[in-house]
Amino acid sequence: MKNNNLLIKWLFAFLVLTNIVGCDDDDHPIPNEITLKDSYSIIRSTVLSIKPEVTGYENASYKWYLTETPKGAADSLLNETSELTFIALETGNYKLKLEVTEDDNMESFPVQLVVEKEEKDFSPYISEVIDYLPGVGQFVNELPKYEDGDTKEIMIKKAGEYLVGEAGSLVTLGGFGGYVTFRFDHTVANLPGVRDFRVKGNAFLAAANPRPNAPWGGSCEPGVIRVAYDKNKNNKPDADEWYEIAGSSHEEVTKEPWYDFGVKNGNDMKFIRQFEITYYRPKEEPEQPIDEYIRWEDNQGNSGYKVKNMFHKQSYFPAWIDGDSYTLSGTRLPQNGIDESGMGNYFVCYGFRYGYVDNYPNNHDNSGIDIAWAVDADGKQVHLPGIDFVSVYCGVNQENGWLGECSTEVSGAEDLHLLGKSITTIDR
Ligand SMILES: [Ca+2]
Ligand SMILES: [Ca+2]
Ligand SMILES: [Ca+2]
Ligand SMILES: [Ca+2]
Repeated sequence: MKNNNLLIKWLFAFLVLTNIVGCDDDDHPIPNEITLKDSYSIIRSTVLSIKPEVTGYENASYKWYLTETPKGAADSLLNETSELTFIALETGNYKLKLEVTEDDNMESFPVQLVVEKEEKDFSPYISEVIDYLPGVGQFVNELPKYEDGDTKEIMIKKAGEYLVGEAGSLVTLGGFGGYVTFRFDHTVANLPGVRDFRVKGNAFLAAANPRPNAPWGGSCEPGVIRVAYDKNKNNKPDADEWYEIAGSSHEEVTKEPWYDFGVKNGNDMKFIRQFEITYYRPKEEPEQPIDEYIRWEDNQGNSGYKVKNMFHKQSYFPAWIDGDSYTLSGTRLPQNGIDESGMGNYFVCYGFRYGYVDNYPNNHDNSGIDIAWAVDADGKQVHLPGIDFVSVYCGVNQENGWLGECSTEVSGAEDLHLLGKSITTIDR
């Protein structure tokens, strides 16, 4: 009897035990496990993607730290997801650490990394132009020069001859929406706290603006920048890889220092995303200046004409385009041109605070761009480890009397890091 009791007790204990184990199985059907390589080697200015294999860890949080750089010990939090994209400019040894925390348990995974210099030096400048189409404008068919029979492909190649390398010359983007798209031969790193690249134009300050205490202005013809990181590594900028750099008017139009007198001047000061403009081929090409030259319509119900001025007699409509019209699109910035003489002889195109091309001189810090300013289609900030492709389009639709249309010019671009230039970002 005593033995029987003992047997029942044991049986009971066994059942309880199996039951407990059973419960445990239901709560954690998969054991927690992380598989991660512990050492990597990369070329500088290329992106390393580390994607650990994670099983279990359903409620875990992740922290990636940089714990050592070639300069010495470090302690910077890089990322708070399981995956890490890492890029560095300085060659040498780095140490990283992934911390995985679930409930009260924290596990740490160290990673060693060697960053090496590229075999053939990377170019800090544009390496290839991959697309080009200007809006209507007074330098179209001239910069670059169109010759009979030139196709779009030939014009893209010509734009490349103007823009690739250190000593670029001016390519016109024409009026609103006209664009040029180019690449670097490496990934331009998005380093924290600093601007990363600049696109050069020919902006300059007005020498004799009669307005007292006038803000920055002169010849500012802002080009809006789009950037792409080749995330899927197919060597192409795919549609879902593009993001726009949110410059100052993307942030807040009314903060432009000339906003109030732009309104007073009757300028269209609206900031419009998904703006479209269609340019119509003129029925005939006039020899003489004409106000109603090339008709345009936008997707806001407005229309008007691009003007042919006395200084430029060639056609302002891209000669290599087939069809009777073409449509360009993008984010439209407020009109920044004001006739400060009041008599049509002194136009000042005011500067936007930051974040655009052909808006500040090429040697001015404010022509520098921080990749951290990139936003998605809803204007939400995105984090890119760096960028491989850049596209610039003219952001303003405005005629400025004898000066002609607002039209961005581009003369090159540079990776600030490869050139050893350090420009602090703007805190927004
Ligand atoms: Ca940056
Ligand atoms: Ca791609
Ligand atoms: Ca221009
Ligand atoms: Ca310009």
